[in-house]
Amino acid sequence: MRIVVLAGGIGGARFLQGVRATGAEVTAIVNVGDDVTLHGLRICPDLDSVMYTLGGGADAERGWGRAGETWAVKEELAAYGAEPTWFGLGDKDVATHLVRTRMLDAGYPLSAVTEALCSRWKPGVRLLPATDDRLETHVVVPDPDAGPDSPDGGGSRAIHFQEWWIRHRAALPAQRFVFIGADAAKPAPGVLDALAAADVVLVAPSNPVVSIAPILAVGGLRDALVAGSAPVIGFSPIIGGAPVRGMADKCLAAVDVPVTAAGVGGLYGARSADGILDGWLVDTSDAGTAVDGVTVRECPLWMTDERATLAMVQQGLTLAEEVR
Ligand code: GDP
Ligand code: FO1
Ligand code: CA
Repeated sequence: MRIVVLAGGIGGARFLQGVRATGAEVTAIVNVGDDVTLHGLRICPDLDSVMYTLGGGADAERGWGRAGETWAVKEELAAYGAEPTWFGLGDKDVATHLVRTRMLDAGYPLSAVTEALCSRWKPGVRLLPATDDRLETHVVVPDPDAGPDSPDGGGSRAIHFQEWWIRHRAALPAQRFVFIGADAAKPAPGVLDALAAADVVLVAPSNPVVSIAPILAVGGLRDALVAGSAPVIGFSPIIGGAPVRGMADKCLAAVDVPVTAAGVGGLYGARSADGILDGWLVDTSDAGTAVDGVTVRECPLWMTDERATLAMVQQGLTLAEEVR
């Protein structure tokens, strides 16, 4: 069986551990909107979270970066006053960014770089960036410095998603999210073929606004997804009206979507109504959730360990057969 998964970082990585455990042939299409260049290095948080987690090198608690990490480079950069000092650059992690940046500078596309890095980490699933082209998520926030005479009254400015999340802990009100470069970005090599050949497509319980939406924003990707013959089954990242972790609630508020399993299901929408979903899995605590045009099933959605995650993935595969 060929399964394609749309995934962000930490939640996507945990989910992919369960999908891998099915023994199916798995291709993960991973978000690149978080990617950022800092200290001259190209950093790909979601690809690295998935690669390190599935490769056994991740710090399980943090969910990002390496286990047994040290921070000498970060401390030395701070000693020089080299900004940004708010970004946690781990020593082991730096090696990944050095190899990636060197290969990108030599002209290799991100998909080839990812394949090279994965030849070390052997994640056990194929990792594809959603696109090899530039696509960055920026967050539009009120600009306290903009005077009253600024173009749109109160004034706003765009900051990189990583600055919004890491430096400001998502405390600055997000007026909207913009996926810079999305329109011109093309699906990375292998993405369209994987979607066309898939028996099932699973939307990981990733952040719908800053992990899944930037994947769907890549030119032609959403069309290929809905044109494919594979059922599309999503898993709610919201349980009992709250994200299991992270700032998805703040992201959903910014796009006026209720922080509920129904709200996210409605955001993705039914494939039969210009959306992408055939099926939607919600947690048992959200039983009774309805999404127009989408077959909803409830099951435990807490990825407490790989076995629990495998169980919820299998529920999704069962639902895929039901809606096929
Ligand atoms: P990020 O890119 O590192 O933020 O990670 P993702 O976007 O892939 O995943 C973050 C999302 O995963 C958050 O919105 C969480 O609510 C969700 N999440 C994390 N753990 C769980 C879990 O055990 N169950 C479910 N259903 N969602 C989870
Ligand atoms: N998250 C933090 O909260 N603080 C950090 O200092 C930080 C550094 C970092 C470095 C490399 C990397 O791949 C991820 C890093 N993250 C950090 C996590 C990252 O910002 C988030 O996991 C995702 O971008 C959220 O979608
Ligand atoms: Ca992410």
